[in-house]
Amino acid sequence: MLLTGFEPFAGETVNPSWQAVRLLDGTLVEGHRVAVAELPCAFKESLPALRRALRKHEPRVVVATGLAGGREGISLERIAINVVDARIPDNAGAQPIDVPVVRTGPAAYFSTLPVKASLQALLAARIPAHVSQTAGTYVCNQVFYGLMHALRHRPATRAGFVHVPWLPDQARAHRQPGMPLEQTVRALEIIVRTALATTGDIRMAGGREA
Ligand code: PCA
Repeated sequence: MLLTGFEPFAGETVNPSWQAVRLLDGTLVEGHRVAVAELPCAFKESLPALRRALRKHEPRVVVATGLAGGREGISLERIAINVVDARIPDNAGAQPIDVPVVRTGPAAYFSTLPVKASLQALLAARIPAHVSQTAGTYVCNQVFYGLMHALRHRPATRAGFVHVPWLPDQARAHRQPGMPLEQTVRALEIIVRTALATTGDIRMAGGREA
């Protein structure tokens, strides 16, 4: 199974998504070895890097992750949309506005991870979490959409995206919610375990609107 995180961006020195993902490298979850990849926070390079990791590992489950500074708890993303609208330049200085991720692609893809079963498992472990209806319109949504598009003919491969909050130091500096690294790591492990151990999904209220 493959977990991806992002390099730092927007002037930060660390990205909690990669900090958490790298700690799970090589671990066994439900009998599956976890492989990891760090993706560049750049529109031009992120999807080629993701496709290289997909080719290398041929995973049965893919969970891509990124930072959503300001959000409280783990965001289980439900929908990837076919639009890029960058609020700030990426790490290569590019700032695409109102362009599709894939010119001929559909408007959106749904996550094929069991988002509600993951929500239930996270809440049972007392980890703050919710289902999110938007992964934004920046590099994370681009990677989420590109991931689902790359796997569109491989329905047996479950894939999706999870946003994680700031680390505690960053949270303090931004006066926004944060999450200790160990809790983020545990959350990702629970999500991976749930994806590998369940078929389909369960039904429960997702918790909030966005
Ligand atoms: N978060 C950004 C891009 C990289 C990351 O970790 C986003 O939410 O789009």
